[in-house]
This record gives sequence, structure tokens and C-alpha cells, in this order.
Amino acid sequence: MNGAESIVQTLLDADVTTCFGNPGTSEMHFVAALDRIAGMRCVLGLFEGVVTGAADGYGRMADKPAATLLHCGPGLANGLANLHNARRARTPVVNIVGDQATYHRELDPPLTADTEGWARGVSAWTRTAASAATVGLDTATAVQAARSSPGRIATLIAPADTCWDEGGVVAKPLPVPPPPTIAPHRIAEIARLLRGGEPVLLLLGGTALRSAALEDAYRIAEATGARLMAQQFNGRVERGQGRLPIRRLSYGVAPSLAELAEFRHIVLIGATPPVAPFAYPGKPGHLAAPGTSIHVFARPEENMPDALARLADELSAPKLAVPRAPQGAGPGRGNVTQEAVTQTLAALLPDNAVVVDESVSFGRLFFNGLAGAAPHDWLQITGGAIGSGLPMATGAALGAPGRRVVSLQADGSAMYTVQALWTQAREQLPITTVILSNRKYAILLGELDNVGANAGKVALDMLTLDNPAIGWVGIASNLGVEAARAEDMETFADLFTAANRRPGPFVIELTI
Ligand SMILES: Cc1ncc(C[n+]2csc(CCOP(=O)(O)OP(=O)(O)O)c2C)c(N)n1
Repeated sequence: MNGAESIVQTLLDADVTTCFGNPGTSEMHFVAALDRIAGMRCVLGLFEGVVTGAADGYGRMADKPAATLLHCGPGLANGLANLHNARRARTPVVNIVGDQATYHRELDPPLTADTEGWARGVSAWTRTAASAATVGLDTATAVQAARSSPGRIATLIAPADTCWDEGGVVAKPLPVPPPPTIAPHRIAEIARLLRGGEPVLLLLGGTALRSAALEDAYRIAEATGARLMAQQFNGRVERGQGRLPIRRLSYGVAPSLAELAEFRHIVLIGATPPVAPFAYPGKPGHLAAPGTSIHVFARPEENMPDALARLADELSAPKLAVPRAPQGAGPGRGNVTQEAVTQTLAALLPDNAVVVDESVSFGRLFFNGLAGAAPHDWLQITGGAIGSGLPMATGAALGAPGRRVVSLQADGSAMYTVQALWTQAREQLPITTVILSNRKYAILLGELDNVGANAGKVALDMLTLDNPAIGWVGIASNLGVEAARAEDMETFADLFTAANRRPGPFVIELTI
């Protein structure tokens, strides 16, 4: 057995069964090993941002890591932005990065780079393998690191000779510690705070946004008068009918300041303290009102469902059915507006869908507006690095087999990783993509004002995508995904319904 074979077998033994990859010369032995060892689902991405974004979507839905296969420092570097998003989502990912053979590196051939340096910025665990005999154990250690709560990026750099040399040793899966449970005194402290009668917000993130945990959070809120909100950026939220219609802190400094103004205390449950996404001249960075106390109840790596259940019991909060979210008025009609698209999605979302949200400015109403839709999971861009939506949808489809993925995608962001559509076609994945085609960087037009910049013609031209106009029906069909355009709500509703009944992918270009 060579080193590459020991990597693949060790991954499989640790239940890492999907590999998104874009290989080069240094990964040829890994690729060859895939034929000799059965069981790994290999998915080719035509750019590394697709590979890493797909691993993010997969890990969010499967609750276990996929592997990526990347080529040397530059291949990893191409994938860094979506690894950044995955890190912010706390998604488990195992990167296998091939590199120059140990003894060849000193010759400094073209693809030699500071691979470890590039890996470290996004990885909780980074190691360069030293030999074929030890690369199996390195692989098992990488999986252990990735699976450690709350989910981490682990990057194993495998020089070519550690893959092709004989003497590979398959390593047994290493134990993954369960998420730590919080100490009883913290339950007692927060219970005391909640009984105190002051206005308290429970700000939720991470696994606190899964449906059972949300039910316990609702019991606590009903028993004490505390309010509930999800933080702004979340890896995954379980939503729709039968689940708590929790609202999310708004994007934008003014609305989030208003939403947080009334609270004397904010209790963090897997969330981070609310801050503005950027500094804006004359505006605060912290979004909580001055004088608000911030309390950490559960850190992101701690066992939040357990913490919430114990807190609800400590408060003797009765079991309650979660309230029903209001049903919408049915599909929107006529002109394409934010409200009408929200209504149509809420009415026609397939049961048990996975929604991937990179809708940027047009989709501001989507999250709250779909609270009454059929049950679904909501995945959003978490690290602000656009170009995550199409790859994330691709990976989510593989991480949640049997479920329709609905990918709500702004056009400018879609262009970063448009190659993902080709992978969706090649794998015949059940994904409906709605391209929200406004042919501009609309959000940045607002940001010009928000930062107080005076824009002239050159500046405005930098934010406009209509010269030439991007034709999404052509792009999608040339990448193998059938597509059609909608310019009114009736056509959109028809296309959306038909797309969701297909076995494979479909793209709707919605002119907004
Ligand atoms: C990797 C990365 N590059 C650049 C940006 C800056 N940026 C933020 S939003 C945006 C444009 C978004 O345009 P689009 O996706 O069409 O959405 P819209 O604003 O039109 O709703 C850009 C370039 C970013 N967030 N991430």
C-alpha cells in the first residue's frame, strides 16, 4: 500500500466518504488510489472556490466533513475565500493538499509556495506529512480535528513522495470528544438573570438554531418574558412550518441598533457579540445599546441543545407547541418585487428543501418572509466572501440526499464561482437556482452613501454589470444546466414549480 492509498482508506474508515477535488501532478497518486479503493464519492470542481464551497455546503448538511483535494499552495489559495466562509460557519472540512515531493522542494520549482502559511489563516489544524508511513495517522488526526466541536477546518499537506512511496499504514479513526456540556453554575446564573425581570435578549447561533433546541429556547422565552433572536450570520437554521419562526438580527447598522436598543442584557448562546460588519464614519461598532451587559451562556463549541434543555427545566418552563408562522397570501403576481418574490417562494417552496441564500441586497425579506413556508433548512453566506452560494448549493445537495436545494443567488456573486453549475449538471444534482439578475452591485451603491463617499461616473460604472449584459440562460445551458428567463411573477411561479419537480438542476434567470 502506498501513502495515497492509506489516506483514502483512513478517510473512509473515519466516515469521510465524499471528496470534492481539483487535482494536479502532485495528487495523481491520490486520484489513482480512488480506483483501487472503493467507496469514495469523488466530485470534480472546475475551480477551487467551487471545491471548498461545496465542502462547506456538504458539511453543514451532513454534520460531518467532506474531504477536498487541492493542488499545491496556489490551488489551496484559490479556495481560501470559501474556506474562510466555512470557518465562519464552523463547518467541518478536511483539506488534502498535494505538494512538491519533500526532496524536490529545495529546487524551488514553479508551484512551490508557502502552502502551510496559506493554510494556517483558515485552518484550526495544519500539518505537512513527513512520510508514507505516517501520512495515514496524519489523516486520522486531521479528521479528528475537523470533527471536534463545533466543526473546524483541518488541512493536511501531502508532499508527492508521501503519497507514492510504499509503506502506507491505514490509521484507525481517532476518538472525537463530544461537545463540552456547560457547568451547572452557569445554568443557575442565567436562570437568576432571567427571573430578574429586566429586558433580556437570548441571541442564538450554531446548534441552538436546530429545531429541538429552538423549542426549548421558546419555552424559556415564554416562561420568563425574554426575547429570542438569531445572530446575523448562521451556518444552518431549521425553519418553516412546525419550527419556531425565529427572526434574525438585521443587516445594516441602523436597523440592528433599533432592534437591540431595548435590552439591558444580551445572553449569547452559540452566538458572538453583535458588531457592525464594517466601520462606518460616525457610527458605533458595537450594536448593543451602551450599558447593555453581554453574558456568555454557551460558547459555540459547547453543547447548546443540552444547555437550553437544562435551562428550561431549571426554570420549570412548561412544554409548549411553537407558534405557527403566518401563512402567506399565495404566489405574488405581476411585476417582480422583493415582496412578490418572497410570497412566491413562501408559497411554493418544496417540502423539506434546503435553501441556500446568497441573495445579497434583493433577498432582505426572504429569511423572515419564508418562516411560514414548508419546513426547510436555511444556509447563508457566513463570512461575507461572496461566491459561496452556487458551490454551497452543490455540496448541500450531496450532503442532504433526497432533498431539493433552492439556491437564491445574486448575479454579481454568482459570477465568482459560476463553474459550480457544470458540477451540478455533471452530477445531476436536484438544485433549482434562481439568479436575481439586477446587473449591478446594488449593495455597494448603498455602501457608497453609508461610508460617505462622493461617487462620480467612474465610481458608479465600477458597480454596474450591464455592459455587456450577462446572459444567464446562455451561461447555464452552455455549462449543461437547462435554464429559462422570467420577467414577471406568473412566469417565475410556473418555472419555479416545474424546476422543483425535475430530478436534476435548473436555472431561472429572474430579471429584477
Ligand atoms: C470575495 C469578495 N469580494 C468582493 C466583495 C465585495 N462585495 C460585496 S457585495 C459585492 C457585490 C454584490 O453584487 P451582487 O451579488 O450582484 O448582489 P447585489 O448587491 O446586486 O444584490 C461585492 C463585490 C466581497 N464581499 N467578497
